[in-house]
Amino acid sequence: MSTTAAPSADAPTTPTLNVAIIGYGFMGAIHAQAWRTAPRFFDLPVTPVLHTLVGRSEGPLAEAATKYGISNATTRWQDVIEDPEIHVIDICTPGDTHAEIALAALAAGKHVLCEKPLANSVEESEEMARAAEEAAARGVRSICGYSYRRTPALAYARQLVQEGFVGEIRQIRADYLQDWLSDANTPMAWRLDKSKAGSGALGDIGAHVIDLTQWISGLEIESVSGTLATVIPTRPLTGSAQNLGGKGSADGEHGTVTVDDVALFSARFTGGVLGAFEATRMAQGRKNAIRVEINGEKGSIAFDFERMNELEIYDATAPAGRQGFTRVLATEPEHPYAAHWWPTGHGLGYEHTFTHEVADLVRAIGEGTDPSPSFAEALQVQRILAAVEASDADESRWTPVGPHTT
Ligand code: SOE
Repeated sequence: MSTTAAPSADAPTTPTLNVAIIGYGFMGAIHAQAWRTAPRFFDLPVTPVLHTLVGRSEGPLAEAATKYGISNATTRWQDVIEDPEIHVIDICTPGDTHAEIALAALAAGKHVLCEKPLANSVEESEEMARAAEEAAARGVRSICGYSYRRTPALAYARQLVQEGFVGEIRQIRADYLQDWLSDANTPMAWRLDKSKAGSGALGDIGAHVIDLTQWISGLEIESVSGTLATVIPTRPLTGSAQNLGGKGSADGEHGTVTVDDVALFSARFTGGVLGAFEATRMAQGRKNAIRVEINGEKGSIAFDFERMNELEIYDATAPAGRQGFTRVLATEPEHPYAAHWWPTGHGLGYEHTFTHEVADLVRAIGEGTDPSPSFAEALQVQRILAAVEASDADESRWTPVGPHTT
């Protein structure tokens, strides 16, 4: 695909890459910030430029476009697919729309960044992965938004595993804990509607720890045994919904929650390594606690996103009297991504993971390589989500995950 030349005197010195974001909620906002920030902190072969914002409701869309500094807006996503000036389609909408938009974008030769989980079903994900593979042969790149991979401490954890710090992996545990649905009067939202979100805590946040543990360990989940629960079956339809949470009116009309609030599952990784997983939006006091622990023959690595700049490492080969978890501040130039930002020890936040994601995608587009996680990798996560649901429906029986093919 060709890129357009920079139009004004203060424009970037590299060719520009025009980006359209579809969706202006929480994810649309953070992606807009990432696209704008990435070229300011990373040397990129092409310069992303926010071109158009797409959303369903005209008023809020115009407001969001102004707020995010995007000069064009449209309520028809098809407009940006048809627009020859757009090079990248960034999908920040609920899962029920991912497949249709991504397939149209790839067919039109647009690079695609698609929020997670890839889609709401294995079937849709398979179609998307197939289309992405075909498009890659034409130089069209795609990536799924498992953004936490780009947390410096987690990227460093993967590096340590690859370098053999923990030796042979013996056990894995991973939790993703939030509490924004703990109050029974938090109103209905699209994330509570199976037809829009696909599943609840399982796909919304459990998918992240599935992706992370496979990526860090280099092992694949082959079978699962899971249990899902909807703790609060109905929620107010009226009230003031906020991004995540809000207060509904207890006495007003209620709607049915059609997804899980809590997902627990065990997993068997390659070679029989066992993993314990927990995903919940009911864990009072846990705001965005992503905890990953890898226990190996020679040591352990532990992480909690609520302290995202830190990684705990335990070296079992150290002299007995000096063993203990060491807290590494993953803010140094030796750590992935960190050298692009602030001086030693100053630390990063949630939004930086998205900036890293965008920078990696833009570099891949400019250099003609395939970024990760690919749609094929995201399809594998989808198969695991489906296997957990199938296991839950079958008295938590151990259930195999489908083959990793497209
Ligand atoms: C809500 O649980 C949510 O916004 C997820 O959808 C995101 O993927 C996660 O990064 C933060 O929490």
